[in-house]
Amino acid sequence: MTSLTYTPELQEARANGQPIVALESTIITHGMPWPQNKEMAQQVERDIRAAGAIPATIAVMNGEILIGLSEAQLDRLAQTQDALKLSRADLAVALATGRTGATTVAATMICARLAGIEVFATGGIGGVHRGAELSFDISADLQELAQTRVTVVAAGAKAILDLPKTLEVLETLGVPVIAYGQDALPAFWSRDSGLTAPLRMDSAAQIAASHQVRTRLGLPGGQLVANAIPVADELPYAMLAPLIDTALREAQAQGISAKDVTPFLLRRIFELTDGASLAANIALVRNNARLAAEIARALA
Ligand code: PSU
Repeated sequence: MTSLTYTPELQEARANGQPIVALESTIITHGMPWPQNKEMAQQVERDIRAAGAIPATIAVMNGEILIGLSEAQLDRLAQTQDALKLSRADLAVALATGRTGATTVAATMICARLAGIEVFATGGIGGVHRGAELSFDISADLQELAQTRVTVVAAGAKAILDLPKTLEVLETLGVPVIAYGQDALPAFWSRDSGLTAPLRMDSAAQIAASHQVRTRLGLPGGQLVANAIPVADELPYAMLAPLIDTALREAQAQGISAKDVTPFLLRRIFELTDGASLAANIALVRNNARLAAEIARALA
């Protein structure tokens, strides 16, 4: 039977009922280059502590689900070139075979739920890929939001995706998509996707309250909180759009598919923006971590 391994800090936080925010690890292994990936992970943990909550970075190492990583574990994971990218489908296989892997939004939600953690911060969720009408490439993150009761704070879905179709699928699945403090659905590196979010809330307390109402109603799924990147850090969508098109064309020409698509696109956009997309990505994750900490405090 697989158990969860907590750091001493998280064991204590659980015993004392302190607010905890889950963090994923695919963003570390597949979303950002070394050494910025490790620096980002540590900075985001500091941001959560400064906001009055305890961070719980989640990963699978040597067949164990780790709830919270030591510095040595983070250091190792951030430099593991062949870490698996674990979603719902592969989590159990990785555990049963003693592998090391990073958890996506979907797998992190599963682990957070097992650990009793109700709030989770990430960068941007996966969604419906462009051309999905032919490729059928739809992230398992969407299904997970429909069935696992964790509130996920993200800067919307990644702008490399088909955002209108992503919203449609989330609606079909009954996932509340709540823009924080604005009407527009944010688009990861940019504040406005040009789409209006289905729902809007203006405070962490309201978001925590609707999480609790869902629990009382027995609704199984999570909430997606779409938190726009700060104004000072955003990249204008008009500047990004042609670069995203270039990266998408390259992915298609090279036959990149399934789990490799998102990491490929993020890496190419990093190169095509001379690193500006990475700086924006780090800023938006930090912003999401701060809001998630506020929500966790309101829930505690
Ligand atoms: N947010 C980021 N960078 C990332 C991710 C999120 O800023 O790399 C990861 C998450 O782990 C998410 C995954 O689950 O991207 C989506 O992958 P896919 O499109 O293959 O489902």
